[in-house]
Amino acid sequence: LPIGPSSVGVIAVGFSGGQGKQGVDMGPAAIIGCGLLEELNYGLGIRLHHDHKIHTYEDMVPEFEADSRNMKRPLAVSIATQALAHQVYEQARKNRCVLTLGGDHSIAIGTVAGVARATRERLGKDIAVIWVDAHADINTPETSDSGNIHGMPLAMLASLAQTAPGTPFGWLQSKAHGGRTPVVDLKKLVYIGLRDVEEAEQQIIEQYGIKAYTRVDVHKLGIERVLKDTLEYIGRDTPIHLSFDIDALDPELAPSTGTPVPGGLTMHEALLIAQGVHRTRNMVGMDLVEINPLEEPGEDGLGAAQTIACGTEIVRHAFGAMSLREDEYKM
Ligand code: 6HN
Ligand code: MN
Ligand code: MN
Ligand code: MN
Repeated sequence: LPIGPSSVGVIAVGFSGGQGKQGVDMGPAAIIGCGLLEELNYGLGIRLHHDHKIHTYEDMVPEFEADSRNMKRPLAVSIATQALAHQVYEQARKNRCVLTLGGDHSIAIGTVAGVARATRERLGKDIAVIWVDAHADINTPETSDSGNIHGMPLAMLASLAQTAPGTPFGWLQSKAHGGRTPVVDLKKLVYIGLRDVEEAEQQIIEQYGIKAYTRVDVHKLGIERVLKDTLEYIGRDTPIHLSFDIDALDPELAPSTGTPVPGGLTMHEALLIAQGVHRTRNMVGMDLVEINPLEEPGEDGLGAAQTIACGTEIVRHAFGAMSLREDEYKM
């Protein structure tokens, strides 16, 4: 470190198998169509490496699949995230920060696994994860009410869920994937924006002492303090993966998402998080997930356009866009 985001690998993932609603697979096409990559490339002068494809993994995953162990479509999600982990790893090992556009949040199983492996090999360090979300996404198959795997990625990554070799997500432990589990150390995870946490998830958070800033904490402490404490907790010279679920934002701002929860972050708060992570110069990966252009409360396309605009701004700021005076960054 430092790892400058001057060279960025971009992976577009049109995958929706971690939840039940159609449309989140259209997220990457929508945000790219609105000019995100031009913003990064021409606007910020970042060198982008990507293949101009929206990856759906359709040819790899079964079209229909019975529920198993209280998970919906475990095989599809496991196969897709394993393939994605390899794509991310291939980008990250070339010293690139990897930006993944989802897709539902189950894809973070692949992105975080790929980034963690490459960072370990490249720098000999474990990554920290900043998970900006209304939800904790740490249900195990046993604790989940919905069975939707987008509510479980952190349980998979932290090995709270059984992932025996040969079963779905067993690849996380395989030698071919670097073979180090858990992929995520829960002591190196920080949540920001939580406001819809299930009881069993809350128990996990307490049991493992996971650092978590809820909606109330952000409101009471202020985002500057939350950010400062987060970065201090993570420590300097620690590679950071920022997993940003668009539903962390208030649904008034970003309504086009599958599981909106009132009382979310403002753009000011979201942009300060993105800028703060950028300014560490330690960001090795970022996900932007859960934008669903078909979830349109107003049915006029405006909600989707607004949601995409918010997502674009957040990514731009995570990659160095400046919208404040230099002295306003000092915290
Ligand atoms: N997300 N906790 C709920 C569940 O189904 O497990 C919601 C999960 C939402 C997941 O927004 O990424
Ligand atoms: Mn999420
Ligand atoms: Mn969420
Ligand atoms: Mn507030």
